Amino acid sequence: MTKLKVSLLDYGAGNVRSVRNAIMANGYEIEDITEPSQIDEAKVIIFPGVGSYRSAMTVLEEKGYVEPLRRYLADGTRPYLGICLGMQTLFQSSEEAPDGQETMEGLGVIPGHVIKFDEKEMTVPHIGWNGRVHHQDSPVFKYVNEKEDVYFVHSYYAPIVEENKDWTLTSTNYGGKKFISSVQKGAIVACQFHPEKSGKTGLNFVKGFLEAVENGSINSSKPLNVDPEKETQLVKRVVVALDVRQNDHGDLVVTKGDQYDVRENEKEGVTTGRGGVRNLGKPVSLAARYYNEGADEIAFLNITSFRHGVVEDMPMLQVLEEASRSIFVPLTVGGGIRSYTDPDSGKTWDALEVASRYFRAGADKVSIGSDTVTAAEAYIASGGKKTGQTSIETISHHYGAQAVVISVDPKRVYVESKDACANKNHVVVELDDSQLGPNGEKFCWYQCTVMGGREARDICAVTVSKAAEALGAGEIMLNCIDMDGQCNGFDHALMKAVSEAVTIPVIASSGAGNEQHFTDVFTQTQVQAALAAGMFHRKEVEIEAVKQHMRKNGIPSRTWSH
Ligand code: 1PR
Repeated sequence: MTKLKVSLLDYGAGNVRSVRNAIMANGYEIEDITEPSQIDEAKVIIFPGVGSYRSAMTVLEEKGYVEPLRRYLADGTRPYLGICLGMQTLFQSSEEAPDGQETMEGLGVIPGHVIKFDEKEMTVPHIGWNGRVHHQDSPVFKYVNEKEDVYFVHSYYAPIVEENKDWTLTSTNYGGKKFISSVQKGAIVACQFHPEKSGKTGLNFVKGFLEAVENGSINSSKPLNVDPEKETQLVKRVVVALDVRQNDHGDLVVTKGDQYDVRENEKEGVTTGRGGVRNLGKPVSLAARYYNEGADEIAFLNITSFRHGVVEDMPMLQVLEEASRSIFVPLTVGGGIRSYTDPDSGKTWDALEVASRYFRAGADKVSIGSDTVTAAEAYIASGGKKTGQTSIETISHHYGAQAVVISVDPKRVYVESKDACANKNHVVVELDDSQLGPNGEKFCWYQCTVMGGREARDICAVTVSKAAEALGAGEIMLNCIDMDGQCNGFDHALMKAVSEAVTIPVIASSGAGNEQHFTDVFTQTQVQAALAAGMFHRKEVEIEAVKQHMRKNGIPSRTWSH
């Protein structure tokens, strides 16, 4: 029997490649919806809305899809799976509206309004593994275990109200709020989480839905009611970073530096190291290993992007295309996300075009390093004016804040006293006795660098992070050059200073050497995720050992299906 053909509503906004891959991984074929008439004829539609509500609804309007979709959804008997914005657009309206408008109208299938999480009360966006979503009476959860977590990334949510209770299939808790994490009525199913990024759990959710469509059980579901008592919890994420570059033979390799120096020491006793580039493996196969071992997210960083033309030299495109075929957790790509003018042709690529190519290749988030520092400097110099033109602003406006990570690469500058930099506005922090400077200095500020630590700028990591948040960044990958590769633990003073100054999530990076370092950074600072590279590449510690250590110490970590 030939399997059902899935009609995919890909309106060209973001990372739909992974949804395609999740459908294909379950053995189904895909037909792209490219014109409105295909909606009327579809047997089953999957709508992976990606980006912002306002751009999703605008594109649906422009393409003439709104009325056909309303027709398709009208009597609830035609199978539909909406993901993230594919769920939010089913509601009556959203606060994620075009500038100057308070709300924007949606498809109006489900009663209720989509609203924003309050930054004053919680970290926004809600990023990470949460949920334990399950409903025993719905066939879509047939292959999902009650204890498994799924991946969320969103700043807006649909609250449960009296009028949409009969739609609500599961609810999830975040920051004191309970929101709708999935809905079902008849054959219409939708989820706020991303099954295509929820590992094997997510693949099994897609499988449950498509199987129920195929065997007709999707329509015969009993009335479903959410369990009002059920509480869920966002877990702390363990992220693996792969620093990627060409080695001296032109091969793309994963490498890893000590304080950003990635070359082998040539002779014993030489500490600066000027030998060959360290080669720790191939990017895609190493990433696949980490996916199978339980990494919650994977970041690929093109660490020599500053040397080349951005568009002519995008080796990461192929890496992402290949990786996203078999890796179903969030993928971040960094290095070279900026506007760029080709010196030969004079052609200019803006940062949004560069990012779009990465999103289409399979990235879920882009990470912006050097360009963030430049944007923050201009923002501060202008007294806090937004131009709407920076890479952070343009990408965030189009794809949503959750798709924009900033990568900060600071170095410690030791100073004698707390007010040593008062005239510069650098945030000075006090160090633990174990962290004092070379002359016993008790204080330091964190000086931002660009081009992978090669050039230092007169601005501190806290100031850059706050400016980037104001410009629309959704998350901060917070490195520390002094700690990188040292295996002495994360820089807690830096993590505290930044995570207490912003409301967006912070990923602690640089310095992890064992399980205890993860537990320490999660218990002693506000960070939401912690990243390591070297200790995993060298197989010194397993990801599962880190998570077990966290759990033993009361820190929630992801439960997943192997
Ligand atoms: O400036 O936007 O083109 O982005 C360049 C990106 O490349 C930035 O994210 C920057 O951090 C990264 N990068 C540039 N040069 C290096 C280098 O190492 N020479 N790597 C580099 C930064 C930081 C982490 C690292 C952690 C954990 N690597 O990814 O993996 O420090 O390491 P550890 O657990 O082994 O201590 P742009």
